[in-house]
Amino acid sequence: MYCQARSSLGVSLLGARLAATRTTRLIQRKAPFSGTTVSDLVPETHQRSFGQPTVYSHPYLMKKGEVTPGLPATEYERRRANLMKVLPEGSAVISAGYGTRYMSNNVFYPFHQNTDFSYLSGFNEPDAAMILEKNDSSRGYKQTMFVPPKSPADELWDGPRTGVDGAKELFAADEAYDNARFPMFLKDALQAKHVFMDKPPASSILAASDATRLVDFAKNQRSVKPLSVLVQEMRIIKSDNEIELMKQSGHISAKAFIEAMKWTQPGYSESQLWAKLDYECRMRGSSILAYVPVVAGGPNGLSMHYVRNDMKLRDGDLVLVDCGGEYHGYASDITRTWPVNGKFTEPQRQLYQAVLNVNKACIKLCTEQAKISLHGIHAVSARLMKEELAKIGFQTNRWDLERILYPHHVGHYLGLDVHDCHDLDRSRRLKKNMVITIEPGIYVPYDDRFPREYQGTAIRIEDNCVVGEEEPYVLTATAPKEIVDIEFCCANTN
Ligand SMILES: [Mn+2]
Repeated sequence: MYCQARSSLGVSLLGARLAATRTTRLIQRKAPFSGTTVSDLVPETHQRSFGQPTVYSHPYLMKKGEVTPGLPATEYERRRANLMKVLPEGSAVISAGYGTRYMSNNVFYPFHQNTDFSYLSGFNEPDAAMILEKNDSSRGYKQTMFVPPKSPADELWDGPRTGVDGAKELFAADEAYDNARFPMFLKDALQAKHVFMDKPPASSILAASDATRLVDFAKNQRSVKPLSVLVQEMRIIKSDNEIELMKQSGHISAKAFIEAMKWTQPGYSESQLWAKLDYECRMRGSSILAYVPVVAGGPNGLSMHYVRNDMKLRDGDLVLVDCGGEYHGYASDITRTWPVNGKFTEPQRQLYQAVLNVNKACIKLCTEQAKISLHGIHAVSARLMKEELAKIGFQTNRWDLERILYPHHVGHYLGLDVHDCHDLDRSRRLKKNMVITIEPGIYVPYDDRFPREYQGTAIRIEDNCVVGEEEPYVLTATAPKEIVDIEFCCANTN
């Protein structure tokens, strides 16, 4: 299926498509006489093709005026305008999307756009770039896009493209060109008084030989300033439309967890449980899992990034699952821990309740009113964890607690990326419409400094919260986390 050679079959298919085009032209010519228009005869979805969902091709997903599902053109315009507004006169912004990335020779990974580029453009095909130049037009800047051009021969293999005209029509570009011309325009853009761009992503058209040479040259000549931190400053506060999408995203993933809990049984494998979560997310509208999930039975959960997910789930163990779907670009990031056989043992119950108490106390702090940062919540979570553990027989010093038992941070920003806005530090005070995760965990190694009945147990409970003025909004509230709810859910097998 990945063979790139243009076979004779390919040529004949192309012939068929050209023939179809001719038929359409015939219909068009006839139309004035019969009073029938092309749009009556050819389904609207087949009249034009694009490289991503549009209101024409996916009317069930998108409303008129939207560039991507849930996000209108006005919102993308606002993003670009707000960015350009803060830049000095004579600024140029150069942003490149990703190219196709490969698992092995011709086998490609599912395409995922560079999120800063998609945030600014909404354009979701590989090998695209955009130059924004500040000027004194009423718009305040000029937007030039470089996209894969329409090409019947290439589109026959790789699927439809939006093309140069589509970039102007749907993505508001003042000018758009075949991406092969990008290096030429880049050369000019790099002459601007202030240039904002990031290190070219390895697979982007910015990394192509000509472009790299130019960028290196410009960097040696004078300062090219980083772009991403500026975009992240905007991305950290979510708009109402973004929050709506994140609500959907969280809800879809939470429902997938319910189904996964109902389905879990001793003897199933971690890999099968992964497949179940992937299936349940996609069946509800996710396009892809937002990251490689952790599906860790028993002590496998002791390693934070266990993603082999290749062992059988054992009776009597807990399973720790860190998984989330992506919905129209917006990630969810949920962790739940539940008993493989559906019933917590007494030590599991005690340890679980300790983590749950910390999770709930920290979620309450996700408000402006609390005047706190993610680092601040982390400090609270460590203190509470120590108290909770003391109640059930742990004696911990700070090293044991923060390096061994609870070695990670309580949370991070969440959005288009799972670890969203990764260059912005976590000591800034939480503001309304930031979205963060709260994910305290406990991982008890086989070490007799810790009570024996808890050894080998790993528990994490992670929710996604929209920071509110006085109250947080928990995007992942549908995913059961109270012990009684989890046991009820696990007992409710299909
Ligand atoms: Mn997380």
